[in-house]
Amino acid sequence: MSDSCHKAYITTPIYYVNDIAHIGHAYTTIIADTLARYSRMSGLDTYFLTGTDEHGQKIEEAAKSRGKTTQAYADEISATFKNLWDDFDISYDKFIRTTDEDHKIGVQKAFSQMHKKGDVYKDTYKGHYCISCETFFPTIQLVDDEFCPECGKSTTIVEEESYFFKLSAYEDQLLKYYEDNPEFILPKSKRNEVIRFVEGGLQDLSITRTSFDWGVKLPTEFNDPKHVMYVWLDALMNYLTALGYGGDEEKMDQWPARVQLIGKDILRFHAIYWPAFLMSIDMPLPKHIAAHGWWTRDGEKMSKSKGNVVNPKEVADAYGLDNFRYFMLREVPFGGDGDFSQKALMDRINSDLGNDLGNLLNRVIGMSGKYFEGNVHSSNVAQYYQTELDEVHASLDLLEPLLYDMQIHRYLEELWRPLTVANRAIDKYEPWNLMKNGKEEEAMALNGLIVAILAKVSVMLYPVMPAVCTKISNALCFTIDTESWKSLVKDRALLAPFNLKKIDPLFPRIEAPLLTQIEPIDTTEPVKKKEKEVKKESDATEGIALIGIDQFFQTSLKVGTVVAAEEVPKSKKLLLLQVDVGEEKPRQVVAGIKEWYSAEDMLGTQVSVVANLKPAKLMGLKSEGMLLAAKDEDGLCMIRPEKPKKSGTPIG
Ligand code: ME8
Repeated sequence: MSDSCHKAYITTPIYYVNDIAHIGHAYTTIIADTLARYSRMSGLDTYFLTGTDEHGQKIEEAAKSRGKTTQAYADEISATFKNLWDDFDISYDKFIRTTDEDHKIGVQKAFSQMHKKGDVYKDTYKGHYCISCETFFPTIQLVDDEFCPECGKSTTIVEEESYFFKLSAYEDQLLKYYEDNPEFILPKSKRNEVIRFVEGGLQDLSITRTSFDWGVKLPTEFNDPKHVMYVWLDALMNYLTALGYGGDEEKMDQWPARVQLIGKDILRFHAIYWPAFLMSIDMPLPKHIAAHGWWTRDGEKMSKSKGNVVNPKEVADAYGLDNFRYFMLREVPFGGDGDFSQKALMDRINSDLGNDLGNLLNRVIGMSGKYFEGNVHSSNVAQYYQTELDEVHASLDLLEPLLYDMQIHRYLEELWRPLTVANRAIDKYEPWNLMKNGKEEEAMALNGLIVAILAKVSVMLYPVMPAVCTKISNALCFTIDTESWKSLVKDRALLAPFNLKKIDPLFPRIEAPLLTQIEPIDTTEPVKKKEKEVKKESDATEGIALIGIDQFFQTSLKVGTVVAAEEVPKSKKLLLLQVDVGEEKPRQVVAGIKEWYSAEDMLGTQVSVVANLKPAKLMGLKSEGMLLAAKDEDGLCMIRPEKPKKSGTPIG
């Protein structure tokens, strides 16, 4: 097995080929790419895997509905993923497809191993199956005895002979593992969810199907040709077969994986089934399963039927690939959900990238050109600016642990501190005055400081923004690699003397959204299935209706700022408000709050707005939203953000 200190095997989920890549898939892949690039730069023996998940009933049906053979359909969609990752310069070492022959052999080997271990038995499966989620559900979990609790689609009743995996036998071992390895599931909040689920009791898992045949066959020794493997057993095994498990085993020394990156939707499979399978075949467990949150679009869940799926290629083409990467990683705390809007993306580009980073580079290029013909050296930096250097190095030291702890947004936040130090130093020491007052050496040292900070920041930013940072390092005449990472970041060295090159501005200001509409990617309609919204389940004790997170996200809640307020004539209860929710024009909201708030009270304050209510008329006035408030016997109070937030900030 691997000397895990020097190896870094990093994986993404393998994506289903029933759909074309959207920003959710791009997000996972970009995080994994960032980790892989950092690992490589820091000298670790890195292996980065991604690929496509191509078996199962869902894919078979998707192909059928488009009138294609399953293989041809899988080939086509798998290629769209691979092409996108190639366009995005994703640095994967292997792109696996579950239809690869060597993968199938590896899955069969695992099945035999589990059987030898006594973990596989044959019985009959009776119950409900959700084809969309490729998951079995006990009746008790269904909504209205029929609908999938996860996606709301109608389930199919399955009664067939099946092989089972003794998942229940692994309950204690799993719980002990979570206990002994608190960092196995990241972020830690997700770990508790998994523990609670396992403590609730695990049922054995049906791991073969007989009602269709688009899957890996059982090993020949079972002599049972009507069975194919359950798609999740097949899919999870990709992480091992990609290294040669069941074949030449060439890369098996990369196992156990350092980080297996997933979305929170597939946590249960990766944090419960996958470790149990690994225990059964006597393999060590990955170091981290890291689950990120969900992306929505302008506050709404993305779905093909709403036509609001964001095409990552279109966004990257318009705004720049590295800018898009930075935005995704910086905008949302890892594990939390994020909202995609062009406005948020533009703000990040103009502010963090343009103002803080791009302008600094322009300033130092301008300064050194004007005063020193571009020739910069850092000989006297420590003499004049040790305090600044110390501050910069203190921030840099915090970065690597943040990255490995999957706090990527904090990593970027912390990486911006040295830029603040640099910008502040220029304002404070005023190089133009230093030059005027004959303090040339000090001015040169200031140049050296700024350039050193830019060099260090570009090294650490490289995994997130590889193309941009390569441009910066070219301008500063050095190459980003393990050597420069070690000397500039770890050993706190400064750059050798060099001639600073002029480059075009890296982040031209974006004044207005660049895309009028972000087209959905795939317009071919999938099979129309009977769908039902996941309905309320009554909570017997409290009488509170429970809803799924998806339903919650159907409500778009936003921070609004009251920009005009007046009384509605002849009404005792109503105020007429104009509320800025980050759109072109303020929304008109008629609110029944006059008994508790005057128009003056409301003017200029922030409120929480339900932004996707159908407009209504109250006393002949159009109302385009509702304000959140709490009312009890003492009266009514508005629900407001604790601190001022930009108008339009999503709440959730
Ligand atoms: O689940 N926000 O494949 P899949 C964030 N084949 N991430 C999102 C997202 C969104 N809105 N939508 C998708 C499968 N993702 C299985 C995996 S692994 C052995 C088998 C990302 O095509 C996220 O990483 O449905 C999620 O886990 C993955 O895509 C699901 O991709």
